Amino acid sequence: MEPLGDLAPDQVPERFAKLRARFDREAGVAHDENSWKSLRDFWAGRKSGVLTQVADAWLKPAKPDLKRAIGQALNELKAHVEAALESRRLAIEAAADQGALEREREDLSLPGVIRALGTRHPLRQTFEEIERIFLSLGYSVVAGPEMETPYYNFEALNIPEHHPARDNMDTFYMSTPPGAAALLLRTHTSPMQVRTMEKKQPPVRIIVPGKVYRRDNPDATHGFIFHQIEGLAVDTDITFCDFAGTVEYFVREFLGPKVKTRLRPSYFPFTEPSVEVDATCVFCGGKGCNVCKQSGWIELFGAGMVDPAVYGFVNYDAQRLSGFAFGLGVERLTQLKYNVNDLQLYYQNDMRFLRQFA
Ligand code: 2NL
Repeated sequence: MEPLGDLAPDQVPERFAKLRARFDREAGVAHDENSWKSLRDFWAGRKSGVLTQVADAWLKPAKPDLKRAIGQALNELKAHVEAALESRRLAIEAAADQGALEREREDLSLPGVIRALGTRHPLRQTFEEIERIFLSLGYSVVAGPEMETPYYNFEALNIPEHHPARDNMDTFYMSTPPGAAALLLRTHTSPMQVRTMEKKQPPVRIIVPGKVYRRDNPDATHGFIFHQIEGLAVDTDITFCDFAGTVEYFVREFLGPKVKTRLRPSYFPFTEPSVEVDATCVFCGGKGCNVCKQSGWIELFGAGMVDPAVYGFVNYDAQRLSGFAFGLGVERLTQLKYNVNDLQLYYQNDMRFLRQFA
């Protein structure tokens, strides 16, 4: 601001009126917080604001006969400036609040984020269905490690060294330091059944669901991981009739009341006698079709009475105890129930496949 200059007595009202008009002009364009602060500092700043300059340049040096008039005019100007600053400040604040309200307004009537609900994987559905059936028969579900020792995976199941099932072709072995105990990926869930028998005296009624591993080249009917549920029942008076009845109940619950079952002689190192459980073909009802190769029967799973040699490894009294065991392939049972023709479909997470099991 240019210097105020001297003030002649007859100029008092006019010079103050000019200042006031100038202030009003500047106040009229202070529309935000920053320009309001500049306005305030310029006019009312304590050290060098216009009001202070007026006091220093005009009021202090004024002769006594003028001091009263200048003091009064300065007070009026000061009151006007302060009142105007305050009302502009309130107006600017109110406008800012209004702007924030409008910017931050939430439209609660807009639709929310709708996330598609997932479904259980077909293999998981089969696991749960099989678990439901055996839980209803009084079985418990137990789970165990996928990394195992050769003892639990083979030895204790009466699979001696040099048995073909131990072939490196079929089993994934961990690389372990020289001299350290060998470790492998379990080829079935039986190891956990052995571990359970080691810890618990009969009666034992358990199923063991889980992932198992066998070296293989993946195609429509092979994979190097598959899923199994093995089952085991051991007590003092379990007969082949209990075994046959349990198998039949399970198959009826799983595939429906129209399906008939049949036991065919088979061989496993850990059961004696061993059987394959067949069901009448779910696709043709037993008349013969492509799936059952015109036989009318479909192989479901393997099973048998626990070989007494297994009891020896877990300190069970083979003279007093008996029981049966079975091994269900979850992929295979899912395939039969839903007519899936390619094993790889289970692992590719293709929504077109998975949606069919919603
Ligand atoms: C199959 C058939 C089977 C067993 C698994 C078993 C377990 C113990 C003792 C005796 Cl601890 N047996 N399990 C018995 C018969 C068949 O699996 O086709 N597996 C792929």
